[in-house]
Amino acid sequence: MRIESIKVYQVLLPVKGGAYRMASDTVQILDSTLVEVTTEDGLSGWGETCPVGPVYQPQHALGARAAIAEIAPGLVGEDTASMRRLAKRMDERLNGHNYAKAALDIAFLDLAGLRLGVPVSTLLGGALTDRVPSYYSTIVGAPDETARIAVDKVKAGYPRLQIKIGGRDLEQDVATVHKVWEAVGFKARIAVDANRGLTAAAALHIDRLCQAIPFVFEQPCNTMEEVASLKGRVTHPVYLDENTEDLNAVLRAVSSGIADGFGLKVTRLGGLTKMVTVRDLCAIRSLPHSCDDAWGGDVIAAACVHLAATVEPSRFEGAWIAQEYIEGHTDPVSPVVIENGHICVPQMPGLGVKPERSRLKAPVATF
Ligand code: 0XW
Ligand code: MG
Repeated sequence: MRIESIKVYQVLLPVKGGAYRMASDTVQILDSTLVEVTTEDGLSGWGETCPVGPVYQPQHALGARAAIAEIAPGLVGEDTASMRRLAKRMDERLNGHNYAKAALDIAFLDLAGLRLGVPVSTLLGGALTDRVPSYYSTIVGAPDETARIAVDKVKAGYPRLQIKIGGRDLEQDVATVHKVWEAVGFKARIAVDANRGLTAAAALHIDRLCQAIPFVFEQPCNTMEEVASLKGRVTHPVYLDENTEDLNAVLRAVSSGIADGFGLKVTRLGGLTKMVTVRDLCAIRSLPHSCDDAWGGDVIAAACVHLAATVEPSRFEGAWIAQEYIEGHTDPVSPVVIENGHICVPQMPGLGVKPERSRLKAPVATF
């Protein structure tokens, strides 16, 4: 079935509580881009991409929409039967810009699932579970307050916590990690995420000053080279997040042994099709990873959860979705929800979510 139209919508997502603070940036309102791909028979598939501001990684909302405007006219009239043909067509229209292609890739899979009557997880190889763990991500906050939130979230059922540090005094970061560990202990797995904000020297100090605390150190420094320089000098496992800008970066990190695991973002890597490759690469080296996105509503949340369901559970670090930091749902009928720190995998065909029309403004572009 051929593509008849591609509509692009902008959805603004204010941060619940006012601000989400990371070492690299503080964001207050996120600008999400939804795509609706409609085929000649009237069936529509949805995709979403929502960078967490313009600083977190080399992606931004206006860039996503500009890239989609470059790609989409070349997709209208294309047959949706071949995902590989559609991916090739996108690459023929624009070099790079994976995070924009990701929204379209997700929409194509939604369409394929709807047409075949199967959930997207089936198209990604098949689900291993019908319920995936999530994790709670704090903001960079005061040590006692962060520990209090950590206790609350463990009580709420989260099996893993991601504690944000960086962009402030070392003393505060070290105190935060200690307080969280004293409060939570082995009740949750802990990741300490510096979002590129530490020098290698600061990362070494934190590693030593928190030596006995079993956490994984996520994206401590800015570049893969700086992170690589920590290898053999830190005792905590090191995970990469922001540095996994494309499949080649993941391949480099896996093959050179720089990373002990990953915090992975579906849209940064180019969508679910590309993430299947990453999932399988990680499996070869038994590397744990998450299936997240930087931000967004129900469409990207569903995409993350479908993929999460296909990851070997013993190596799965959780699916982070933005629910804790946003109000409401774009699909109030079948929303993707965290319950007891876990998320049920949608069982309906396609992604299993559809944005409610009344919650969307007019499309910002139609191709
Ligand atoms: C916790 N996240 C998944 C949400 C924000 O986009 C940052 C991100 C991370 O792991 O860095
Ligand atoms: Mg991270």
